[in-house]
Amino acid sequence: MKIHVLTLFPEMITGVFTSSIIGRAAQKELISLNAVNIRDYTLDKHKKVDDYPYGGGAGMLMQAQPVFDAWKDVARGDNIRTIYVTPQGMPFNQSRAQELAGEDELIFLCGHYEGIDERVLEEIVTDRISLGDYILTGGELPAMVMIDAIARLIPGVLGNDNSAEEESFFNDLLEYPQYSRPEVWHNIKVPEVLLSGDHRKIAKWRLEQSLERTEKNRPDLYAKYERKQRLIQKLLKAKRDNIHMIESLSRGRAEILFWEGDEILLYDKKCGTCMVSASSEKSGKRLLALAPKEARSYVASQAFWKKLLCEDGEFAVRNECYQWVYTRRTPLSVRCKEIRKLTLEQLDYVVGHCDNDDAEYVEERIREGAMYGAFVGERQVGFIGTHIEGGLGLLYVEETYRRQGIASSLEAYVINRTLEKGWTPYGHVITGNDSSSALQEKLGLYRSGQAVWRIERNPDLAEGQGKQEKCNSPAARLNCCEKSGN
Ligand code: 4GM
Repeated sequence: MKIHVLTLFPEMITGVFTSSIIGRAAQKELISLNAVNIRDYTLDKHKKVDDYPYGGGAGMLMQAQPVFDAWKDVARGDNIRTIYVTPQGMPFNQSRAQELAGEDELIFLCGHYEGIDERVLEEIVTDRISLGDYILTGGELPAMVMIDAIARLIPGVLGNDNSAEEESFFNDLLEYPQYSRPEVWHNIKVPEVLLSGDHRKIAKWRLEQSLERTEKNRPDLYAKYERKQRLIQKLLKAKRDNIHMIESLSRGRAEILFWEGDEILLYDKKCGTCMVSASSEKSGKRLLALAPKEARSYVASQAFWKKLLCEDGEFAVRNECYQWVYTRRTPLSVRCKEIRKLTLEQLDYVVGHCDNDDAEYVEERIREGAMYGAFVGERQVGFIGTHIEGGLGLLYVEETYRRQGIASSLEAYVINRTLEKGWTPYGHVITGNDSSSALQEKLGLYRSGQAVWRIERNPDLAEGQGKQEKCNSPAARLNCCEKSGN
């Protein structure tokens, strides 16, 4: 990721980022940091960059001209997100950091004095973001904080790829206390349970500690967590029908946008997917009014959503699926020994054998470490993965290697990985795909009683309601490979 910082104090930025983890990431060329001195762009012969505000008031304002010219030099007419760091902005948080970590290039604009002439801000700024409700002497420190929070989410910046997933705010809870050697320090012993080796007991203790801390220090987060838990308890009454919502909530992916009785609207921001359930078409209509406009796909629990979402052609039904759930906690045996995580070396193989023609999506799944391959000797013969939404899918085994238990080994393997994370494995199978259904049954998964409808933004409004064969949007990607599996 390329990061530019427009500032009057470039040495503040470069100083911090020559050492530290972020400095190492820059050395590894995972990020590049370009500090640009706004003063270099002033046309004033005394190098002045500020002036008094019209209408009076305390302090000085940064003028439009040098800011604009510095920005123009960096942005080169490209469409780069430009973040103005200001106490008047939207609050910065982990989900904003995640969203910005997905960009290839960012520009941070740091103000000083009493701010910047509004006219240039209106022309160049795409996001106004604040670190919190306090005033600093300049925008450099908050910009650096944001850059640090964003950079550590870029794959490869932290040593361990999982560590960003398990920390505070990932699931609305603060982290539990941690202890290292020695066992006794200043006469204080490490809590006994952590030395027990009983992982179930340790997990239970850590959760209790997290809950206690969150309730005490962050009642706002605690209330959010409790509400999610209450909804999960309700959804568990029909576990297989609701598994997509249960897992999205408990894995910390989905937020509750609305929940009253049987009317439920969840949103998974990362993949732009709404999950909806309502008791009538009328209440469904009310729910839809609350759904984010940028939602790219829906997983709907009742048939009437097809009409509600698709009648004006904005969305189209991708498919109708049953949900299959692995309800036990015991791992399955994996007969095929040669299953390993795929790397980009195998990208061409996967793209070539997958119905999913969206190479970018497949690449993203491989990069995420979400794809596994089956090998005979050095030769790849099949693959499986988990979709961005979290369900199993993308299963394929070469014709000549079928009926040898390779597909079931692949699926068993991913089920075991999912269990290790403490999650419940599930997948979507298009209604009528008998061979995939047979495989699910063989592996001991249970089918939902109700179908769900996968509905996605219509990529081609002009073509209207026609069934979409292309797999070129996130929701379309689900199931694309399922029918070629087994
Ligand atoms: C006023 C207007 C950001 C002050 C624009 C910047 C705090 C934050 C400044 C500005 C800042 C913050 C500079 N102080 N809470 N000071 O994110 O750029």
